Amino acid sequence: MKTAIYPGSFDPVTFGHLDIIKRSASLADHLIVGVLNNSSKTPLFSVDERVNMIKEVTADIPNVEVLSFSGLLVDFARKHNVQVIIRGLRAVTDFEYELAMSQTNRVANPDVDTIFLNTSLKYAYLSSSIVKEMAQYGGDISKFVPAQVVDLVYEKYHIKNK
Ligand code: COD
Repeated sequence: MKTAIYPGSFDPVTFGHLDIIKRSASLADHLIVGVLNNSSKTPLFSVDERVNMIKEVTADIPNVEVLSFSGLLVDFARKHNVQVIIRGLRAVTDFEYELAMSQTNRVANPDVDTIFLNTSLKYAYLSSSIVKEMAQYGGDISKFVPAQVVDLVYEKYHIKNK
């Protein structure tokens, strides 16, 4: 596989995302992590903060590039001449949304296919929402996100690192 895009909100990036990034980067020659910057969502972290966090935690993976995108994912893929989108699947609950999204993207751009990677079992429960929920009430998030991200999440909630 030449170039693939792994798109997401990554608000914030978790060990679950990082696991998919590492596995995708070993399958593709070049992996673009695409960070969504659509104004309809109000993320905890700005797009620049999310891009920088992912750059920091993927600094040791040479074939990973981190870019932000606005608008449609298929247009981002077209702009970079990419035909493969990678998505992670955790449970059946992800499936309906992911299937609809991949089919919509394929209708919008028939050259684009989506490949799903199953979550690693140890991260099957993990989502950015869980991280934010735990951090908001002072819970320990060090098992959920890389060390560089822990303090940044607590700072958003004005919580001192534990
Ligand atoms: N283990 C494995 N995979 C995981 C884990 C985990 N623990 N946690 C998350 N993932 C996977 C998710 O299943 C997803 O595949 C990916 O990681 C990113 O997750 P999120 O939650 O950060 O990102 P999403 O799902 O919010 O990303 C949605 C997009 C930004 C891709 C989507 O909204 C999009 O493409 N928007 C642009 C507009 C567009 O083109 N819309 C048309 C599509 S219908």
